Parts: sequence; structure tokens; C-alpha cells
Amino acid sequence: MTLDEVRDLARRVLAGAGLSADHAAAVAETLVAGERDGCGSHGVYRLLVATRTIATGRVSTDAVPVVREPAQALVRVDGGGGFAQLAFERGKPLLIEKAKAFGIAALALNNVVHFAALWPEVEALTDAGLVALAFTPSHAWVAPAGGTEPVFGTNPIAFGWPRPGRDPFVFDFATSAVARGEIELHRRAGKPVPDDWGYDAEGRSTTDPAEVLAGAMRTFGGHKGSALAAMVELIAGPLIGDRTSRESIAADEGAGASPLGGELILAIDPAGFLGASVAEHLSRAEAMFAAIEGQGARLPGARRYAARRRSLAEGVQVPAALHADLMALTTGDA
Ligand code: NDP
Ligand code: PYC
Repeated sequence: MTLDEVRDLARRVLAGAGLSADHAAAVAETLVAGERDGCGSHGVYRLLVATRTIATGRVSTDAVPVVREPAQALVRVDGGGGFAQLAFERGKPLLIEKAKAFGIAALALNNVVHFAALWPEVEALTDAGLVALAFTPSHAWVAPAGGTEPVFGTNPIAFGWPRPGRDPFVFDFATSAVARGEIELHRRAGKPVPDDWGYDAEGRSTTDPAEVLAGAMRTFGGHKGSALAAMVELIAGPLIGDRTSRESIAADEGAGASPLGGELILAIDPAGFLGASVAEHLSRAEAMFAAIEGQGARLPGARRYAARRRSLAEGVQVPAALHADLMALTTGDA
């Protein structure tokens, strides 16, 4: 499919499911970007997740995000229970303006449904020349290191560093061993998962994706991922007056909707500390990137940017079974 065809399909599916035009356009862009960048678990596959969430009635399909300024360097957007993408779009200009004015600024998205990757948010800020960090809890699916019962969400952390004239340095990963979407894709494909991704409902290691989905996922890197997952809960939950992953899944009451809660996004202007010497110090960062790539290691983001270039030139390949499921959504046969 060309990316325009993917966009058209995404918008039709979302509009058909009842999403307002503003929300459908914002959500579709995120999913097109995921498909374009070769992120299988957060590309058009997520249309199945978004429409399932809409069908539960637990996302507002026409919420109008409200932007506030609680303090000089702070922006808060109340998403009104809608998807996070439009809330971010509405808060982004003020976040950038404040980061440039004060050197650092923070945006809290409250009361939003987040079911997508975080790197689009971070890249929107590196495009403006800013360093960026983003965090969001999800549903309690992940056990802390040393336990087997879910407490944390899959709690991604994304970081972006602007590189003038080059693709930004961006990483974005779950603090669980893997994103839940990846386990769902294994289940759809009938493939086993590695035995260190999660536990069954009795707390035993398992390679059956359905058992992990019904049991508990594991954090990455043992106690280190566990501590980072807890940090995400705290700074994108209580710190901004929003839900923890335990509270999100409790409020879901088994409906199976995507998580409803908050997201914290930090933006830092390199010129804040560096003034006129920004270029000099950014070039020292380039020396570090060269030392990584110079030994054959790759930078996070490199696979995505390569996929992006390929997709822009050649389009994308959507698996036939997924395409059939998505077409069924446009015709109401799902
Ligand atoms: P991965 O474990 O695949 O890690 C992805 C990150 O690591 C990317 O930045 C990737 O770069 C980089 N990376 C992977 N392999 C290498 C390597 N060999 N060398 C250098 N860098 C590497 O991702 P996850 O499964 O943890 O998460 C996938 C997505 O799921 C994320 O985008 C995340 O935001 C999303 N997610 C969203 C949630 C939400 O609540 N909204 C919850 C959990 C996850 P590259 O992309 O170039 O491969
Ligand atoms: O894949 O873990 C995940 C996920 C949760 C919310 C959005 N993506």
C-alpha cells in the first residue's frame, strides 16, 4: 500500500467507528507513521485496538482538549477522555514556545487514552530543535522484579536529541521486556514468545503468548527496568494528578479498552544552558554518535529511519490477514 492508501484506510476505519474528524486525522497520522517506520506493533495493527476501545464506549470520540498554563513553564492539556494524539497536537505549540522562552518546559496530558508509540511526540520536539523526554503509564500488566503479579504498565520512556541536518537520536521503548502489542502479534501469528517475557496466571514462566497476556509480563533488565517502570508510574501518574496503571485497569472493569491516564513530556532548549555555543557542544555529541557507529554498533532510531526512507519510496506491506481484518472494519463485517 502507498502511505496515502494507509492514511485513507485509517481515517475511514476511525471515522466509521465514530471518531470525530479531528481525532481521526490525528490518530491516523500516528498509525501511518508507525507503519511507515516499520513498527509492526504500533502501525495500522493498532486500528484493531483503537476500534475495540471505541466500541467499549470508554474513549470520548469527540472530546475537545482544553489547554491551560498552570505556571510559566508548564502546560496542561485536559484531553477530556479522548485519544492522546489530538491533546498533544493542541499542547505542542505552547510547550515549544515555553521551552524556548525558559530553557525548559513540561507538558502534562491528562485524562487521555494512549495506545500508540511515544516517538512521534518526541520527534515533533526534536524537529523544533529541542531535547525531549516522554513517559506514560498504561494498564497494570507487568510484575515488579522479584514478584509475579501485575503492578506496572508497560510504561514506555522516549528520549529525543536534535541533530541538525540529520535524523534525530531517538529511543523509545517499554520498560517491560517487550511492548504488549508485540505479544499480541505473536498470539495472532500462533508463535511462541521467549520464556523471559512473562508468567502465566500461576506465576510460572511460559512461552504461550495467550498465557502471558492472561498472567503477567516481566520488566526488562530485572530490578533496573522495574525501578524505571515505577518512576514512570510516579511522574506520569500522581505527579501530574493522573492515574497509575493499577488505577487505569481497575477503572476499565474488564472492558478491554486502552489505558486512560496521563502523559508527561519534557522539552529542553539546548540554547538555555549553552547560549551562543550550542553548535560547538552539539558537535561534541556528534563525536559520541560517531564513536558508536564507528565500531559497527547502530543508533536507536536507525532501523526506523531506514524503514521510513524505504516506505516513502516503495510503500509498505501490510500482512494479508491484517488487511482483511481492517477492510472488514470499513464494511461493518468485523
Ligand atoms: P523495543 O524493545 O523494540 O525497543 C525499541 C527501541 O530500541 C527503539 O528506539 C529501537 O530503535 C531501539 N533498538 C532496538 N534494537 C536496537 C539495537 N540493536 N541497537 C540500538 N537500538 C535498538 O521496543 P518495545 O517493544 O519496548 O516498544 C515498542 C513501542 O511500543 C515503543 O514505541 C513504545 O512507545 C510503544 N509502547 C507504548 C505504550 C503506551 O502506553 N502508549 C506502552 C508500551 C510500549 P529502532 O526503532 O530504530 O529499531
Ligand atoms: O504495546 O504495551 C503496549 C502498549 C500499551 C499501550 C499502548 N501500547
